[in-house]
Amino acid sequence: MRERGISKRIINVSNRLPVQVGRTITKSSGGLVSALEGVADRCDLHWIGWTGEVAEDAAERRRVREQLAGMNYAPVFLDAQTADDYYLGFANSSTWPLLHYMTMYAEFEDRWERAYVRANEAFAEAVADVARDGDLVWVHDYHLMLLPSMLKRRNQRLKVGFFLHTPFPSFEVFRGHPSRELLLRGLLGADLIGFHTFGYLRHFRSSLLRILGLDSEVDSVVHDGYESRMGVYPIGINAPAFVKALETEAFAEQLAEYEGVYEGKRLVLSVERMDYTKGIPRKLAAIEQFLENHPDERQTTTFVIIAVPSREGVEQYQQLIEEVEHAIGRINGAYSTMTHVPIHFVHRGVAFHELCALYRRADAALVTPLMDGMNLVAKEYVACQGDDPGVLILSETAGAAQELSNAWMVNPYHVQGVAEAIHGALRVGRWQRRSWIAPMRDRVLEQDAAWWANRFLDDLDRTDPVARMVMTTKPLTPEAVEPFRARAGRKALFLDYDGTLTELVRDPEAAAPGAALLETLEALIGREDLRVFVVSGRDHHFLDKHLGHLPLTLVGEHGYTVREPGEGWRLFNEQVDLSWKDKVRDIFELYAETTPGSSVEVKTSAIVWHYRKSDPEFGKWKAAELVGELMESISNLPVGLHQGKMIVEVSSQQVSKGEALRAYLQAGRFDRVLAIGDDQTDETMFALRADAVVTVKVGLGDTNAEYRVGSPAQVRKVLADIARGGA
Ligand code: ADQ
Repeated sequence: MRERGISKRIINVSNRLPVQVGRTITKSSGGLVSALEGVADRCDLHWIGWTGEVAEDAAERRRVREQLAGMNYAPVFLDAQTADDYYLGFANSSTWPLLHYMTMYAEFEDRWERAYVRANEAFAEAVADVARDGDLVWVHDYHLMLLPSMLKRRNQRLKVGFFLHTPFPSFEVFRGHPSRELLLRGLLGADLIGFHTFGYLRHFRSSLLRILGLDSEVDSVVHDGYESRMGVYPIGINAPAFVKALETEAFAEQLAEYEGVYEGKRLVLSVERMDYTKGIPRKLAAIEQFLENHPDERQTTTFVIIAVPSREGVEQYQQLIEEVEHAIGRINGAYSTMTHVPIHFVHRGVAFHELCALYRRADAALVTPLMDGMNLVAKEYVACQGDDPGVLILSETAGAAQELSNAWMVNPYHVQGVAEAIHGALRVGRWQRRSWIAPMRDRVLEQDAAWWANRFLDDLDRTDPVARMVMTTKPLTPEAVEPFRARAGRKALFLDYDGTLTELVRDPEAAAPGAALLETLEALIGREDLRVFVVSGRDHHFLDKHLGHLPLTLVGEHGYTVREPGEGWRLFNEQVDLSWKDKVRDIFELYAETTPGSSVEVKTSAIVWHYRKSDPEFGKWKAAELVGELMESISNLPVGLHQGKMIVEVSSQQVSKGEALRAYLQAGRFDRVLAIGDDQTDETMFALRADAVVTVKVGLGDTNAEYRVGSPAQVRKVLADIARGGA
């Protein structure tokens, strides 16, 4: 355990405060609470969360706030409807089941999403009241996935971390969430996003790519001009609390009592919240199967099942209780004798020393969730073992399985397999049990909750919210635009179309200019001192269709063709050699055939392979392969190769947007040019580095441009401003 403390103020934000507020304030239990107890001792920890109660009346709210202030806790209050729709609805009826692959339980209501936004806003306000620049704000779990972005919008200088306590499911499952984009964008406000396992992180990255189109590195993702870091931080238990409890009188007495009660019996223990993700019905089926398979063990094996009530306001949880009670009744009815009842069911929380004594006494722990972010019970069981340890039977689908490799692993869906694991585990010799438990116990005690929290907070502290802005060029300034607003001199605007004047869209044919853009272009054209050029990779059909009616200069196919106002289309340069096209086209078509969703676009001076509609990961892989193949086959041809946003393009080197701009500059027709573009083909204009040209890149990425704007919407704003300017 690292004993180093963190000097910063830490603001911890979770759905619930670690206390229950009633007439008096009582501490509540749970993995997160115990994890942070160890941290609170060594730093300035503030906690923000919902009290779980609905306090509508202002005086009552004031009373609670004052009561909690002394403990460094700040309450969030929600009205009854928001609380229901946010907590029972959005968080626990939509998001929780989906995060655990339980799609059949997931329900969605539009009003739940609105409540989720409202509730997250309420948390954001509560944080804003407390947080100061440089504080570490640590947001927990699926209830608050929008909070990181909300916090960043309010204060860029906060260091915001987010930890997901549940699994992050495969994209195929997460895509089913109607709010999937909102949730991902919400999370990306965080400087650091943590998961229990590498698998969850991998799934998260896959959803970023497939849902938001964001490519990421294994530990970071750049988006909207910012970088978020990502990492794996498996949570641990509150080890000191267990170590201490095992030395208490209360524990010893309790253990002695259980030794008496269960004398001559093998005790198989299971402890969990009453939640469908924990797999209790299947576990009962396995117990039934075990009793069926092994008649001679019926009298000597006792199963203790402790399930804490949970989320009883959600219908599926009520159904689960009925199903569990029914199954236990059936099994006990079938297998009880006058002297023995196979299943002992406790449907409530038990005291800490009782829990520890049960863990110690149990010959095996049966931890068989269908899906679990981590599962602390497995680690707690291991921590409580002594000289004559038991065997941990553990689902391979619990996050804890990644670390507790000496557990008896089971597939929780395979009822017969779990039944036989119980049988096998109860037969393992003491030496073997010790050799299994010892290394796991060392690990669990060492890599505990404080270790987990410190690692996360250290990494969060190391992030730099300011450096997180990855824009290297200057944001476009009003001063740079001013000469174009002023009505003097001879000026030109060289404007790329896709991704610059209009947003990139999935279907290239659908990229029509909006009415506002057309109006702005007309106003610009109307100015005597200004010439407007649209320089695009598109061909004359597309440009004529959408912009042909305007008296501006259209430069098509990256500078291959041109149409001056009132004239027809002509070639920019009559000498261009295009004899290479057939060869390249054959290669491209082969890739189009073997990459579903991709297509070849043949332009006059270029050939493009588009994979925007393909599976993004497969498309990227095939693109790299294509580029490798092209490098070899086109090296002696008068062509250039470039990889753009979901495209690979081979184009004539004798033709480019930069060449076109150069020709106009050489003709000496303009004193000043504003060139704006978003992709690689626009870099040929930016690379001219002519004094008369002000260059502007749209969006992220390396560039030769001097200035940068974030989006086509911002470009349209700048142009509208120029159109109005100097009037
Ligand atoms: P949970 O789903 O609640 O947590 P878990 O990690 O097992 O699951 O933690 C439960 C905690 O409650 C344990 O500390 C356990 O001792 C305690 N507990 C359970 N039943 C009890 C009982 N009857 N009496 C007393 N105490 C009881 C979520 C995720 C997990 C993840 C944790 C922490 O679902 O996957 O491990 O958060 O990130």
